[in-house]
Amino acid sequence: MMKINWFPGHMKKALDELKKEIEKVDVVIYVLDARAPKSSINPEIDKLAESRPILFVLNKVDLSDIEKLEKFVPILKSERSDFIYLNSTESGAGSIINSKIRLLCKNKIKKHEEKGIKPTLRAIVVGIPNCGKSTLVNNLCKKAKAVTGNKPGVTKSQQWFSIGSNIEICDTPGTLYPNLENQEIAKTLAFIGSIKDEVVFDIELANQLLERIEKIYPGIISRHYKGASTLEEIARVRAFLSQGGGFDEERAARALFNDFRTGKLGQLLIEDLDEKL
Ligand SMILES: Nc1nc2c(ncn2[C@@H]2O[C@H](COP(=O)(O)OP(=O)(O)O)[C@@H](O)[C@H]2O)c(=O)[nH]1
Ligand SMILES: [Mg+2]
Repeated sequence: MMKINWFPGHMKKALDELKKEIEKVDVVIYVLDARAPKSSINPEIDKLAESRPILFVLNKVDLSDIEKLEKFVPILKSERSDFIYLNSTESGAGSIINSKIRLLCKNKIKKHEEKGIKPTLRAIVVGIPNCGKSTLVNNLCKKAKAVTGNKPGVTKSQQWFSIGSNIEICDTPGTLYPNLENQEIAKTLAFIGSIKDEVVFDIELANQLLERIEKIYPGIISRHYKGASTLEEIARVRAFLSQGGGFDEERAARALFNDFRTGKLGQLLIEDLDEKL
């Protein structure tokens, strides 16, 4: 397979802008895709967020495997970081995030209150493409303000919003790793739709998704596809016929990606959490 190393110029620019903007904020809201939390941690963003309190948001928790996820989350909690599980598409997340932001910024709040002022807290939302940053921002704003979409690259530039009770929040474009050497991570990011399908999608990648799912959740594929476990067999049970005769593996590959990403295969955490990075 072609080596995946996707870091276009606009992402370099987005990272540089992030660097500037992070200096202005009190807290970083670091959104991780709960189906692949480890691969969602971008070393470049880590560096930028070093000096700030961090709220890790394990987003898309409705699509993930909580049991596996629970083993991972302790590393996200420290003196200056905390985490929450979230389904950003569900209303009601706003108040939980609000109170966590307040806890992480309690020093600033205290200092201001001593002077009799109610401080405005500034938060920036960061993370890999397509992990749900704009959806989360909209949820906090209680109405759709930021444009969202189920593919990477929807948010093109930083955008500040005010949310009630003295919090300002900045939505940002997603950024990937500048040096995506680890191809297991690269594939994982492609599986969850963080790298454009136009760049990475092919039958080989679909075969690798099959392999990955089979490794972590043995038997789930054949249970879902009536005994089929290869793309050809999936095409057969779904009656995806090729025009030239035979079965349409490409269509099966697309169906597989779609079924995985929409949760039809079940709630899956798609990376090996024990593997050392
Ligand atoms: N199932 C599910 N889908 C989500 C969640 N959060 C966001 N999405 C979907 O993920 C896609 C990407 O969301 P978006 O906010 O544009 O991601 P961004 O690129 O990080 O800003 C959209 O189709 C959202 O509806 C979630 O918690 N659960
Ligand atoms: Mg966005």
